[in-house]
Amino acid sequence: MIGLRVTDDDGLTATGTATISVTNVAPTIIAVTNNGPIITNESTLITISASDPIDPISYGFDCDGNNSYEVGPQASNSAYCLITTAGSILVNVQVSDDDGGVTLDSTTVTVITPQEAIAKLQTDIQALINGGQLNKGQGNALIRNLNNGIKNGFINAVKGFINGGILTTAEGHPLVNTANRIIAAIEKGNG
Ligand SMILES: [Ca+2]
Ligand SMILES: [Ca+2]
Ligand SMILES: [Ca+2]
Repeated sequence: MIGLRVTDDDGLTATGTATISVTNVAPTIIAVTNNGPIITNESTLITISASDPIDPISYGFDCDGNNSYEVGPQASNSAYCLITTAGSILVNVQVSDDDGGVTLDSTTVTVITPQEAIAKLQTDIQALINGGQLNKGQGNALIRNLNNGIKNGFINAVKGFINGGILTTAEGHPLVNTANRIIAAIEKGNG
């Protein structure tokens, strides 16, 4: 209930009361992003950008797309989701205000298997051969290491090429980083 007093331009006034109801405006989701592609058994960082005209908002995350929200409601607009299956994985998000307003959205995470990640690395090595950074013998040796012993042979061979000045750090480090991610993903999957 609010009090009113109106005055006209001749100075006459009247008072009264009126009831006004204010309808809550639900939060607006501007964007939902993920840091994929990832490999199975890695976690992806989901980030929500959202706003509400006046209310504080909280964030929830349904990491496996089954409409049950594992993470939140929480004040932070980002969360890590561990994803154990490959494919295009739907992550649902919800943003809530403190007056019952809820807005839903989602993001799709690209998740590849360790085997697919190895195949991509093989393509990357082939590109280094095609680009002339590695000769065919060097490249094929790396690919053999990739398939036979990614953990020791492959990473050591790449490091050897970097130390020997055959590959630059910028060329070699992504291969090592991807290999380490693949190894960690395989070990998590086996554990
Ligand atoms: Ca609101
Ligand atoms: Ca409120
Ligand atoms: Ca869920």
